[in-house]
Amino acid sequence: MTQQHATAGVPPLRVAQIGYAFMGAAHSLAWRTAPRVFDLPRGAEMTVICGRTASATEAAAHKLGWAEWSTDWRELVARDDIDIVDVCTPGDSHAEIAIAALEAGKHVLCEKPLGNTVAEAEEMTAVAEAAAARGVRSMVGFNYRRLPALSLARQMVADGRLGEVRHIRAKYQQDWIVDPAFPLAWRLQKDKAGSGALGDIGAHIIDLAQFVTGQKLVGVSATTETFIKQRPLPAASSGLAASGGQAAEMGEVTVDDAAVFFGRTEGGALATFEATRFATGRKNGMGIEVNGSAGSFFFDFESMNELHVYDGTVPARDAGFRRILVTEPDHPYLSGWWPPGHVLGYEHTFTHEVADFLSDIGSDRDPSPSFREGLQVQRVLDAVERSSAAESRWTPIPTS
Ligand code: SOE
Repeated sequence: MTQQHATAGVPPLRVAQIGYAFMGAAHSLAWRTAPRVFDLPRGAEMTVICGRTASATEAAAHKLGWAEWSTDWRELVARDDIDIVDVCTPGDSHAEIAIAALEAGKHVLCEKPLGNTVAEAEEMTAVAEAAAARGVRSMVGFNYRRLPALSLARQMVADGRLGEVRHIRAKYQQDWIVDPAFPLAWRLQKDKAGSGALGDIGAHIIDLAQFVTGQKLVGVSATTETFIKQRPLPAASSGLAASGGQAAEMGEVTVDDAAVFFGRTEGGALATFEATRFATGRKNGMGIEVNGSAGSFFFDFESMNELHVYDGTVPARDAGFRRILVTEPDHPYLSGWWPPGHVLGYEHTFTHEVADFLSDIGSDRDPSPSFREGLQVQRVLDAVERSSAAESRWTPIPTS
């Protein structure tokens, strides 16, 4: 069934989505939901989904609500009846697909991080900016910018409510690979993922630090660690383990398990970051705190509908962190949802991302985060990896 989300008299934009796993499922929900929740200048038609294997892709099309399915993304990019290409694949194919789609005149939404290297991100940005001159729009999927609480925080900082930003403190903690038996999945292979926790979840907190403060990082000092350096190969681990055979064949983990780094922003603020997949017990523990000369805020994704704000201008006897429940109709994105107190979830950030993308296309506006903003994050990721590899970054402490 083709789902038409026609906006009065204007044909919907026809979408081809490449990828159907976790991000593909989240994006599919967003394409289905955004035109039904927000009043948008253009709707979306879920025309075709693409994957590597026919049977799995066909099943995904039926489950996720796509009219057609394909295993040939190059054919989709060339179709005249496709307006948008949504890239939900591992990082090693972002550049090839996004560049081909932009050069074919398709608007592109590309998952984060933009590419696997700075060189890829630079090429993608150049192609995107040339395409923008032809009215072709592009966005990179830093979905956490679309958390209402963090959009509110950005507004507060921009309005001067925190004064001069002095500290940014950001963390993203997961624990899904603490078990040494977890196989050597694509996210643990540099040639596919580009990097490990750093590029996967560190990219989010780097982008958020720059988004909420409006300040770019201008330098970092870093260390990364791979705690488990070899893991069972996926095919071997599932096959032999199931058959009770010999130990699975092992493969090298070629990415970081954790990255810890600090930086300085162009405004002189000090920033500290931790991105790890080894914070046992933390499932998706993302948080950020900003301290300014006139106040602070902190945010914890596990309480994603709340923003905690400290107003430093209140007399100390009456001061304290105040909890804002970010569910009022005039809070960012809430106009489309429920009455106050009816909280939102992770998937809403993707619906907001798609709604903004459709609005920008319909209004002939360049979306944000742009590929150039994605390139800035890529440059920070690269600087973290180079800093971590440099000998000079570390001053040993005698332990005798
Ligand atoms: C895996 O770490 C992952 O799916 C990330 O790739 C997403 O960007 C994040 O939102 C949730 O965790």
